[in-house]
Amino acid sequence: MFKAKILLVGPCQAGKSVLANFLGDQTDILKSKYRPTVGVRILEFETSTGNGSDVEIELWDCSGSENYETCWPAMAYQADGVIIVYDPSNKNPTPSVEAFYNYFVASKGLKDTQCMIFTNCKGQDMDKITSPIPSVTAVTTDLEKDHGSITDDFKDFLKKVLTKMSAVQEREELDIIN
Ligand SMILES: Nc1nc2c(ncn2[C@@H]2O[C@H](COP(=O)(O)OP(=O)(O)OP(=O)(O)O)[C@@H](O)[C@H]2O)c(=O)[nH]1
Ligand SMILES: [Mg+2]
Repeated sequence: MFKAKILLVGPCQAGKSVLANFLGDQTDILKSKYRPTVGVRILEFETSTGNGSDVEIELWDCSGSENYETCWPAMAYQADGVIIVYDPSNKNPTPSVEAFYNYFVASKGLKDTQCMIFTNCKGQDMDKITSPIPSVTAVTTDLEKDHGSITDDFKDFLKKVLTKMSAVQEREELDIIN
């Protein structure tokens, strides 16, 4: 079974921990008041991508605060996929969505298929939203309802991550044989 390290990154109060709790099947998703993540929180669980393959997930729910930028190298180390969460009503977050993308995806040599963006409008109606990183798939989430589509979007993303992981594994095996 594959074990995938997936990061949840993005500005503070975007909803990363709420999303992590939902994906990790924790109760009390939206009820508790905001508690900033201290550094990082790691959730481990097993899930299926829907086509028969199970995968073990190590979900790194990372703080969005710039105070923890010194921890970014450890967070990014050997990550298989990156989910960027942001709240579009927060117009100028620091660090920006682009900064998270540039560090955790582009500078680490991950493909855009290994990244996805969750636009979390927190239940508010928003006009049409364009992806802040046009080359990356973005979905709009509503953690107050619509949970089925969040699960589906996450599984679609995992399938792409697993495809990439098995390609890398195959190449490594070929290298050993040759
Ligand atoms: N109503 C509503 N509130 C939300 C939603 N998503 C997040 N929140 C609230 O927004 C606040 C911040 O959510 P968190 O998930 O803790 O934010 P975070 O991105 O983990 O923030 P950091 O840990 O500081 O980086 C919390 O009070 C959540 O309950 C949503 O979809 N709807
Ligand atoms: Mg958090």
